Amino acid sequence: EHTIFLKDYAETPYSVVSVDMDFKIEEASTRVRTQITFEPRPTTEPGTPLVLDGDGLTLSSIAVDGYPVMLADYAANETGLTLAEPPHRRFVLETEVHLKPEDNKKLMGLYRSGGTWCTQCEPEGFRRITYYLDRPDILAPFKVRITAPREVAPVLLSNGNLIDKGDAGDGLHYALWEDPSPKPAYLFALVAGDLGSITDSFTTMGGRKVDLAIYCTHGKQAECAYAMDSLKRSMAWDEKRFGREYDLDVFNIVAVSDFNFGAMENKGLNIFNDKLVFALPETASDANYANIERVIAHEYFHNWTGNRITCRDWFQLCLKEGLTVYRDQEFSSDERSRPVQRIHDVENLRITQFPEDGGPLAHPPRPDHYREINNFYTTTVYQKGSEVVRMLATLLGEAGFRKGMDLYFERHDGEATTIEAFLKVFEDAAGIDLSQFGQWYTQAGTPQVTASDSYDAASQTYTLTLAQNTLPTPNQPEKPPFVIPVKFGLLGPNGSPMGWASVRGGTVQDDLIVLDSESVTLTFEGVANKPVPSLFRGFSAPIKLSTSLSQQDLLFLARHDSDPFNRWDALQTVATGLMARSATGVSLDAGDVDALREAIMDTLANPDLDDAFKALVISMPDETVIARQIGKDVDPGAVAVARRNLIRTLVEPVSERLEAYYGRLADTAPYSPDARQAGRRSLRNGLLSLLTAGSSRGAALAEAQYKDASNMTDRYAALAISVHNWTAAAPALLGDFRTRFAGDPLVFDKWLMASSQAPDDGVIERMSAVLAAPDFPRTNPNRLRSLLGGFVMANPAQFAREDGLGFRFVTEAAAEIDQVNPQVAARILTGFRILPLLEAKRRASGQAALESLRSQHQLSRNTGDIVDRILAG
Ligand code: HT7
Ligand code: ZN
Repeated sequence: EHTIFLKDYAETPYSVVSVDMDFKIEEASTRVRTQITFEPRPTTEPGTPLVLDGDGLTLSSIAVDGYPVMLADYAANETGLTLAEPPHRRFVLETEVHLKPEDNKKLMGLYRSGGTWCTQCEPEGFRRITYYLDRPDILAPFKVRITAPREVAPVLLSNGNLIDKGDAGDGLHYALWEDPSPKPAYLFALVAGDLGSITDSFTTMGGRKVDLAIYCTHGKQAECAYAMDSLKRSMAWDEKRFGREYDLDVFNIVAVSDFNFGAMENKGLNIFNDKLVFALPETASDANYANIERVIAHEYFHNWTGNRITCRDWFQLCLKEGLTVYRDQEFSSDERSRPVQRIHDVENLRITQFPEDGGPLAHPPRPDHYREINNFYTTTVYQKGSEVVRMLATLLGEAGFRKGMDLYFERHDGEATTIEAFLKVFEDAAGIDLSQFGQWYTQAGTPQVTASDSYDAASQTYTLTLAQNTLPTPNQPEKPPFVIPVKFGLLGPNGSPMGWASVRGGTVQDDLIVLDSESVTLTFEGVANKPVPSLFRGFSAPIKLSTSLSQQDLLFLARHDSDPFNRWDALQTVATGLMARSATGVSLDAGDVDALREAIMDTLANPDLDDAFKALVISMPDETVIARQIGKDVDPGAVAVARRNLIRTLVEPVSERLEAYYGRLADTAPYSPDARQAGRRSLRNGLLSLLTAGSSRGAALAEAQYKDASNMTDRYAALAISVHNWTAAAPALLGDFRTRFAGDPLVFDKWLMASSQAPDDGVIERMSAVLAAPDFPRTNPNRLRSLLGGFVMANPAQFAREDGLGFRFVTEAAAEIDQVNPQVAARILTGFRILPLLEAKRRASGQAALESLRSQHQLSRNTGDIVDRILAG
């Protein structure tokens, strides 16, 4: 099948000067009339055909400069429209098509969600609305007229500013929107519907008043308040931290129920999955609140990093996504706790991106080929992309990084650009060469860094060797060394920082080592005692570290490191190591477990640490992290058992103390989603999780918490913990949760997610029954992702069952979903990327399930691409 290569990038022979669109929306169909002013480029030969993209469109009329085009002079098919010999001057092409948004279940282009007409155009949805040069390097100003029945669609929105509106007779009305700044078509948006709204305003640092509005289903307005608050804080933060001001008079957000992703940054008209807008304490958890804040900020930040400066082509996706994730992570760090945010972000990277980078779907943050671009909205492009920007900031320092960013905004505003141009601004601003650093964008794989050290007391010399190695990934057998920033410190015997007189053998600047060759050996002189090294502080590079540190050294770091990230990481490394050993049949030394327990208890008792941090320390490593540590021939069932057993052994002797602590943390103040209160709840729920897994009284505590909870955070945590440990009460709690919130689809998602996490052998049968129920909303991505995504990503023991039932359940469901919404099906199937990790029998049955999916169904390009790559890998 057709593969697109970065090396084939070429400009189009025609540019677009302006776009005028006229939508006539009616119940059963929408007419789209588009006038595009084209101009041949100076180098274009006369007679060069104009080839426009189109996807599933039917052309009803076509004219050039007002004259109909003869049948012989154009060709329209499933993939586009070709004008054989356009005029060799500026000309206007007018086309008309009729769309059926109600039949559009792929949710790309113009579709209907709960009665509202809305659009999703990134990356290639605009071609499902009209014939166009649907690629991000074609920038044009847009004028959009929308006419619709006033009763069904009193609200008519598009990008930019509203310049006219009025009555159009026959019960119709119209609105005219103008977006003055040239934009790529993927940022086009239209919304028409009967919606409620909340409004507010923000005055920019330059003194411009911006009208803000969030639109939603009537009755949901109160649930939008936190999103609005997050938006205003995001606008203020971008001014303060990056000097970036908003540029239009209005900023609108619309919440819709059917959406393939989290949200979309359309210019001046962001469209959101409603789960990332709506929040009330009774129905949304602290994690939901934090996510809303993060995604509202992310989409808003795109206005500069994505919209005003966009991508030249989709290979550069990471240019906007990696950078914008970096910006949203920084925002969350500033608004909440920096160390806690960092730990969350790294946990997420390790659970989602590391498996991608080490498996058959591995690709660099900037890929050089693709079959289906929708399959590249990945954790590698987003999260690893952010890590790469973070490394730049680490290497350049705060001021140097800001100088580079200022130059980026100054030099490239209004352009569609590339990763090379992004790197160049930092080269120019700092006067450095980033060509080797650039490999982070072009090479896949997670580098493995090995650290070894020795200390010579006689000469007071400490020697540290760091070596890097990256395993081959698909199509990339050789991996030249990366530039790896290593933030570090040395700890003396009493845990305090230790200095040195001089260093030989490599570049060390303050607390930063730059590892840019296969290995470096640094000799520190004037080191008074044998130190314990604290390496990759703050997780200064997205690598896997292996050290020769003993468990004792690691627990020393867990107690004394001044870097909170490494304190947390050291303890997690110990727990992961013990669980991995136990899962592979090694019996654990009681002394090792005792020492880990002691470190955990000391952390809990430490008055200098905040609750959110303690909660992270006591949360035990995820099963996928343990599986990765084992590396091959994994039996996920054994991993789950080893994890549970270690928790039990850790908890049993201290369960009374933990229970008393749990009791002391009960809430006293009315619910607020702020970080401090949320931290307290997460510590309390972390304790409940330990107690339920490891003590006889935990199940009853969880049941009581479920029943008494006054907010969703505590109720859902109690439910999830009960289900995860499959306590006697779990089935009844699941039943209660379902009926208690019947009618709230976003809470139904929570029920689906919790249900998918059950460890018992009945889970697949129960999920099949849920999916088969006639009233299951089978075209809604949120419902499907909660049930199936939750299962494949977070229930490895049942998904990768030895009898293959888990794999077949997912492939059969995916085959059906693929007929309706290929993007959702393909994303669910990425869960099969764990196959290479598994022991032979499970691996074979997973492969067989994919083979049979491929041979028995006509798969979409999205799904075919994922299945082929996993099977080839
Ligand atoms: N830039 C947005 C990506 C997106 C998307 C991609 C594919 C299909 C549907 C989609 N909806 C939104 C989201 C973002 O990263 O901000
Ligand atoms: Zn984004």
